[in-house]
Amino acid sequence: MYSKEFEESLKAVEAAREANIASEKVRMTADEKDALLAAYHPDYKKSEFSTLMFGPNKGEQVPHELCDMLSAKSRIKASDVDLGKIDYDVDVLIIGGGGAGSAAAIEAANTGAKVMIVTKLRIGDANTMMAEGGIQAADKPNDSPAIHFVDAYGGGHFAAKRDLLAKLVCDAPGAIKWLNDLGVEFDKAPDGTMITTHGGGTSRKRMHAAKDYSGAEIMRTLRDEVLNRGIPVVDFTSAIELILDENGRAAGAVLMNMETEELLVARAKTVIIATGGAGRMHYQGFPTSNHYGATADGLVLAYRVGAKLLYADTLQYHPTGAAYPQQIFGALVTEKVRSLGAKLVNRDGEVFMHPLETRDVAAAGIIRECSDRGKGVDTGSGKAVWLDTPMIEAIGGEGTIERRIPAMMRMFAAYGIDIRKEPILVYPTLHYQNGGIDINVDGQTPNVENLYVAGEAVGGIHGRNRLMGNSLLDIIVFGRSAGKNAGEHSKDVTVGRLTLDHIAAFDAAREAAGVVTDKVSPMLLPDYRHKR
Ligand code: MEZ
Repeated sequence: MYSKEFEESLKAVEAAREANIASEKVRMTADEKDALLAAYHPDYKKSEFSTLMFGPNKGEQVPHELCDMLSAKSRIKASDVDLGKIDYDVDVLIIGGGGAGSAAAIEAANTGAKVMIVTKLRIGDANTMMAEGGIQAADKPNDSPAIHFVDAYGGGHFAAKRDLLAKLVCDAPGAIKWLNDLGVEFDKAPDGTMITTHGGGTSRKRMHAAKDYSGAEIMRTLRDEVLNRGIPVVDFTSAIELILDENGRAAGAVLMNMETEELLVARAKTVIIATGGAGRMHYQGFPTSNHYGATADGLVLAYRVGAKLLYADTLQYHPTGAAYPQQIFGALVTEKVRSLGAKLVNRDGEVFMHPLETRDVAAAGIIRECSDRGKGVDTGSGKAVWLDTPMIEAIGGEGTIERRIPAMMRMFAAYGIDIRKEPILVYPTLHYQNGGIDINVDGQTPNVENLYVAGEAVGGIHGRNRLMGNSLLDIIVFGRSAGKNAGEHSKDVTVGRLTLDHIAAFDAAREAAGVVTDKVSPMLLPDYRHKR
């Protein structure tokens, strides 16, 4: 139920609906897309970036907020920690309790390694939980990993590390089978075949889903598996500094109890960073679809010990964040809404772009509509465009919305909006960190031995833009492989004397670069308190 201010625009949307369903908006050419991105995508707004003055990525541009965290001081001094007193001694230490960390833990445990997960909130409090629309895999007769590769490589502006992307797409069908065998309730036809749909930039229907709570369903299954296997999970405890051994290899982490701030030492033969994304950094003031704990912690930990980042200057702004009502500002409106037929419509009821352009292009298109074109709808707290959800029922028949995207229906129904009958207002929301820590195809960082990374903290799998459903996929593919490789590798590792010498070395590098800061990192949790 919308108030009076929206009436005129709503009438225009309704009046144009039938014609809008019938008309097919052609996709943009490559040149048109490049021009649109350069003019409107937040990644191209030079004033929002700073140069890293020291550390492994010295000279490179990253968002101001990330630059601050990567250049900040440690939360501790080496002298605060007694490295002779080991609180946890394991083969594989996994930092992060989301999908990637859990998948890694299961496979590491399969190698016989002693595994432990440490997480600053609880297992499952992660972006995995927030992913809605599905997970890609080329497992239908008209598709192949090669076609999946071409879609993702092009969608990522040909910047993905090709060996990582090849692994992603080739291991995808096996990842779906693994999840299905573990008990994920994928949407299936009566004969048992998986129901698959398109996402932005896909040339085949390869999105496997559990309605519109695919990530939550996958996380439920992984969490059950971790807990049923008795894999230890230390929750409400964050890793605030990595520990190296005297040979410069990753050898554990300093942990901090989030309530008491007690410091603990975890020694490990191998460490896996699976700390997820950075939406709660609110780059450029954007709202976010991310979990409360998404504060780029893993990037900070890895950077301080010398691991290189890749594409840390590129973020994904999901085109359709909820823009109204205010209570759900920035919440994810799954791309599946567009996969099922809803189109993006401006204030005057005009479809202004193909609904399934890749995410960066779609986000830039919406920003242009709301800025220079002046065709946005005033929501009272900004501009937005319509996503014409009633088209879904018109195309797929009555009941499609309730059957395929029930969570979307409930989210808006809570505020009196029936998305079967009324369109919804959307604007881009900060959704995904395209860049992250550089890894080899075995999941290990090239610069720091025995340090593995999986999930959203990795950079390079998707290039400079990710397609829908390839993140739920990468947490499984690279989570499993990091766990397996770290578990196996730990059998050959003897940990040397533990040190935190890198903290002083990093301080010295900062000083030598002339950078002065009063900030400390990792951030751990966002601070939403009003500041005077
Ligand atoms: O991959 C994603 O980010 C995803 C599935 C999001 C969505 O729109 O549902």
